[in-house]
Amino acid sequence: MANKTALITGITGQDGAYLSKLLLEKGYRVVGSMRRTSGIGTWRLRDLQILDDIEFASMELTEDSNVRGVLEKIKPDEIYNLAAQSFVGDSFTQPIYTTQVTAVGALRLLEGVRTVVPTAKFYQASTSEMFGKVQQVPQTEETPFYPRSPYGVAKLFAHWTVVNYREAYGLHCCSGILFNHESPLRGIEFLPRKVTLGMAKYALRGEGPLRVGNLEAKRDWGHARDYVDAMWRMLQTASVTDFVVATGRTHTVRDFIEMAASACGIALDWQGTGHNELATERATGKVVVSVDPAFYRPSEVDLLVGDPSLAKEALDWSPTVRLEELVAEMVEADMQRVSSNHVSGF
Ligand code: NAP
Ligand code: G4F
Repeated sequence: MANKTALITGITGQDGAYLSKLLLEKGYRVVGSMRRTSGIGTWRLRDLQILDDIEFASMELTEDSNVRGVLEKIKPDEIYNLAAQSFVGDSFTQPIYTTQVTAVGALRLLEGVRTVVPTAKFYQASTSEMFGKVQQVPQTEETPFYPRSPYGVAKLFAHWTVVNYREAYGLHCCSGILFNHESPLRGIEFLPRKVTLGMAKYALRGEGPLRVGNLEAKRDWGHARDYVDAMWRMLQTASVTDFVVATGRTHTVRDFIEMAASACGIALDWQGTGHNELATERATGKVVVSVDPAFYRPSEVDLLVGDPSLAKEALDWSPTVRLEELVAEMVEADMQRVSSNHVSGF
């Protein structure tokens, strides 16, 4: 049988890069859709040394005919819809754009699948943000949703659209409800990478302090490499359903900062409360971290922790990287980038 063709939307993002690598290793023909930008968005694919192995198609998710045209041309066997305005913070200031891309974009793509390539298998990047103000701890596939941001609302629209297209038209489409996953390829606007890069800059150049928002929010953080493997497994099973993908452990933002500081050899002392809280370096008394209300969100997701039992049972999937290892890997990569003056992602 000829190699399968996978179409990945959002190939220039963190997950797009790791998923491409995984699928190439499995012998897929990988086609990545990219939108036009004024800069070079392929640094992650270059980092993983797979840029030359990928074919590209120009696709903007807000354009109907463009989406249909790409599907007609590529005729993919599997489609991974990873493209989104994925930064929760920006979704509060750009709610309509976020909805156009993250919600209606997924619908547009599913309409294309239904009418152009109805036998293709379709993966939708759903998110633990849909649980928002959590109604159950830990969160499972059965936990009711209660999104707390325009991004969460948009993703929930896309999520239910997938359910509807599966039930109404019999499409082979499913969603991974993925909890936060990180890596050295994470965007620098997200808390974990902002922290590992900030710590590396402080440790090597004395730059700081790192300004952050809510220290008390809890997240279930895993490694992106593990999570793209779960995406692929979901499309290989006969039973078409949605899965929670998580580690089952949760930590605060403060814990993450402490782990990153410790990986840089820095011990922190916290003082003050709320907006006046600071972390100083024990050895020098210098301020390393300060709280800046600008990074608070109008409504927050306080606690996320997923139960990945179904994925373990039905997909034989388990996370392989512990948070401590993930933080160490991210810090090491950012230390190297800062010391060589080559910070990817700018
Ligand atoms: P990411 O790094 O922010 O990547 C997002 C991708 O979407 C980029 O390739 C971006 O292209 C593309 N994109 C944005 N707007 C677009 C548009 N209008 N038309 C076409 N492409 C567009 O996100 P990620 O961390 O890899 O996450 C992948 C997916 O999983 C996203 O849908 C995200 O919402 C979801 N998710 C992520 C997590 C997580 O913790 N990482 C957890 C749950 C769900 P540019 O490079 O041009 O910006
Ligand atoms: O790293 P974050 O920006 O990720 P968030 O909001 O949890 O969203 C990520 O995970 C979702 C899955 O649950 C994805 F669907 C979504 O696409 C994205 O990948 O923020 C994590 C936490 C939040 O509680 C935020 O309020 O960190 C808190 N935080 C505190 N200070 C900060 C900061 N977040 C950012 N980005 N920057 C700060 O300075």
